[in-house]
Amino acid sequence: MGGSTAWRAFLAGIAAVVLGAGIGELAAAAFAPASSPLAAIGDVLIDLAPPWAKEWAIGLFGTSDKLALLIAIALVLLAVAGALGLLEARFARIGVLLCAALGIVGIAAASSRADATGLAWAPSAVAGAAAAFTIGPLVRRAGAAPGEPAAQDGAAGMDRRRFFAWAGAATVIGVAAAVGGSLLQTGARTVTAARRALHLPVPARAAAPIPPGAELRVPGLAPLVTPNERFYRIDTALLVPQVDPAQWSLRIHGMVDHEVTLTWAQLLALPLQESYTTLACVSNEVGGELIGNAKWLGYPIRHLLAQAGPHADADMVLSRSADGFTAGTPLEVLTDQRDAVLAVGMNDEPLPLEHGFPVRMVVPGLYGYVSATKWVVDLEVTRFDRATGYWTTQGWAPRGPIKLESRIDVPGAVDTVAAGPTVIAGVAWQQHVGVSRVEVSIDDGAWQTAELASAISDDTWVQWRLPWTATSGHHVIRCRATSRSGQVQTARQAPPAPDGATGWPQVTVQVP
Ligand SMILES: Nc1nc2c(c(=O)[nH]1)N[C@H]1C(S)=C(S)[C@@H](COP(=O)(O)O)O[C@H]1N2
Ligand SMILES: [Mo]
Repeated sequence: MGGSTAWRAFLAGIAAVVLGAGIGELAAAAFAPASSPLAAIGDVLIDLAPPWAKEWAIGLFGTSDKLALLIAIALVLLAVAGALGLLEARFARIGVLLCAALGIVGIAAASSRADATGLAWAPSAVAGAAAAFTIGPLVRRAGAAPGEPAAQDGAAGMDRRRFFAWAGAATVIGVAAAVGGSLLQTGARTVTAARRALHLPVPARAAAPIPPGAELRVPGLAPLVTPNERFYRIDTALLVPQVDPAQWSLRIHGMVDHEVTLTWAQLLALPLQESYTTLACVSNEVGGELIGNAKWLGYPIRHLLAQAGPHADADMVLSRSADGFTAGTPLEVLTDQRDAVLAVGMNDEPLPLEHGFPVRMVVPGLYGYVSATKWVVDLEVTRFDRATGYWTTQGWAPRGPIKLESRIDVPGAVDTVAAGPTVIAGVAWQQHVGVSRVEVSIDDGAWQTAELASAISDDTWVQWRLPWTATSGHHVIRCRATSRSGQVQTARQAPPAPDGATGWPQVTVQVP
């Protein structure tokens, strides 16, 4: 096989796999949205990836980690596809068999998802079949079929053009099918439509107005209430789970006296309450952005648990989402007086799909991975020595109380600060404990107490600011918070794993 023939065989493999993958995505959009072959393989990779790899991806790509994964899967798939073309050229039928094998991997991946439907196998089957049927003919047109006599020169040019026409057509059809599939998915999503048509009930207990002075309005400081579009998103779902509220129900079972089942209509008929709670991710680095504050509309989980009657020896509630994620929350946290809710609203809107529509948990004081289950459908009352949540099986701490932390937002890392009067500002939090003081140290000087805004409540972060007369030169700004329980934020630096980062945030500025 000559160099240019090999190159065409490589392209033939890619064209066949692009055709198959594209048709697979279209088939998924048409009849099994949760079973897109690419996404299913991606989800399995997410679940199989070692915790350090997930950490690394979240750290490197932040909230775009899923896009990065999809691009990586696509690139790997293209390289594999090219290799299949080369194999088929050398050993006829091997490429065909391996295309079929890729389809089977997709079928297995899609069927193993928690939200797999009866047709979960279909998109990958279609994708594998389409690639398997096209790779042989395309590779033969690449002029690389084993044992075939080399074509005459003039005829070879003709054959080459014909090959590129066929391979190009396969690629175009594959890409068009994939684009068509994605249009179909976003255009006709019933759940998106259901969300748009929804009117949330008026709360039986509205949130108290935000205290005057809680919002310091320093340019560059994170707003006190995070707009939904700017709210961080962390989850293991490559495709946003589509949960139709009309089909939604929650089952409370396990170590209880009475099983409780709640439908969407029943939940909305309950007296709902509003509460502000700041959500934080355990993966948040010191100074990081994986934290946000919202007004949640929901129903206290303690009332539902009281109805179910947990057994005296139970100590955990394992919540499960429609896509199979689980979190283990201490029972006592869900039964004390805090505003731990089944939330349906976020900042006066139904939950956005990415934030758990139609129903999620929000629990003040605990990191999201042990409490904030999105698309929640099941609460099992159990024990920490019997059940384990998703991230705890990956080495994270079983209980995840939020640590006392603070952040400097102003000046930002890339801001230029002019000499003269300016302001340093940020936020501080330890949900359900509260913050009583924030101090700032400039160039290792004495701690200066910052002005602390009024907090909405102990369950939310609080803004702070300190006037500063900047002098020209290089400056290091640090801060530390003190909690209402008298704890001072530790200087000891700890990474996010296994139970949350610690250390003083620090910003360096060069004042001209
Ligand atoms: N179903 C589901 N719920 C989930 C997760 C998930 O992966 N799947 N991640 C949790 C984690 S680790 C965090 S920090 C919060 C983030 O919630 P947000 O995306 O609304 O900010 O959701 C929690 N709930
Ligand atoms: Mo998280």
